[in-house]
Amino acid sequence: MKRTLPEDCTEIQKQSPLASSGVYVIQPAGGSTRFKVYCELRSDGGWVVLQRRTEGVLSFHRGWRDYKYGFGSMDDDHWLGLEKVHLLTKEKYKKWTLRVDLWDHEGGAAYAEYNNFKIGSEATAYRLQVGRYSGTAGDAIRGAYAGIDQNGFGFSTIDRDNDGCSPCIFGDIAELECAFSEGGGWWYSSCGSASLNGDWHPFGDHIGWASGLHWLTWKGPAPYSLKATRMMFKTE
Ligand SMILES: [Ca+2]
Repeated sequence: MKRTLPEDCTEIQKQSPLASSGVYVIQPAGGSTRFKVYCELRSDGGWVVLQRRTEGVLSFHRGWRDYKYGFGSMDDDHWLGLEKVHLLTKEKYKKWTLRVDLWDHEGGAAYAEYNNFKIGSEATAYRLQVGRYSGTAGDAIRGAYAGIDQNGFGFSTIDRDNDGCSPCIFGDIAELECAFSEGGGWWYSSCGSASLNGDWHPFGDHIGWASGLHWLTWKGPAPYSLKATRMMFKTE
C-alpha cells in the first residue's frame, strides 16, 4: 500500500496530537510534489513556517530564483520558497491564515494575522492576497498611509522589479527599485510599510536603516530594524 504523506502541518497535528514542532515532509493536496517544511505545532494550530529571522548570518539579499525555491535550513533562519507557498495555498477547498510574529530589541513582541491568505503562481509574480487583518502590530501590509497597499502586488527581488516605482518620489529622493534600497525580496508596492527580508541589524545599530526589517505600523516612523521575525500560515 502506498504511504500517503500529510498535506500540511494541520494534518500532522491531527494525526499525532502530541507531535512537537520540527521539520516534516508534506505533499500538498492535488499534486505529486513533496518537500520539507518546519511545522510550528501549537494549541492554535499547525503552522507552516514561511520565513524566520533571528540573526544576520544568513543573507536575504538574493535574487528571484532563491526566493522562488527557498534558502537557509528549515530548523534555523530560512525562507521556504514562494513556489511551495503557492502549491499549498492554491488548493480550492482550503483557506489559509497568515501570521506574522515580530520581536523588538527591548523585549517586546507583536503580531499580525490575516485570513484568506494566498500566493499566486509565478505568472502573477507570486501575487500576495490577504484578507481581514487582526493583531497588535498594525496592518503594515496595507500600509501606514494610502497608496502603498502591498495586498494584490507581485513579488520583487534585486533582479525582478514589480514594485510600481518608475520612479516613486519620497521627499527629494526618486526611488526606482525598492529591493535595492530596502533589500531582500518582498511584495513592494511603492515600497510600502512592511519589509521583513532586508538586512538584519544588531541592537545599537538597529535605528535608521532603510534596509532593515521593517513593520512601520508597529515601529516607526524612523526605520526601526526588528530583532526577530517569523511568518507562518495554517489552514483556517
Ligand atoms: Ca521599479
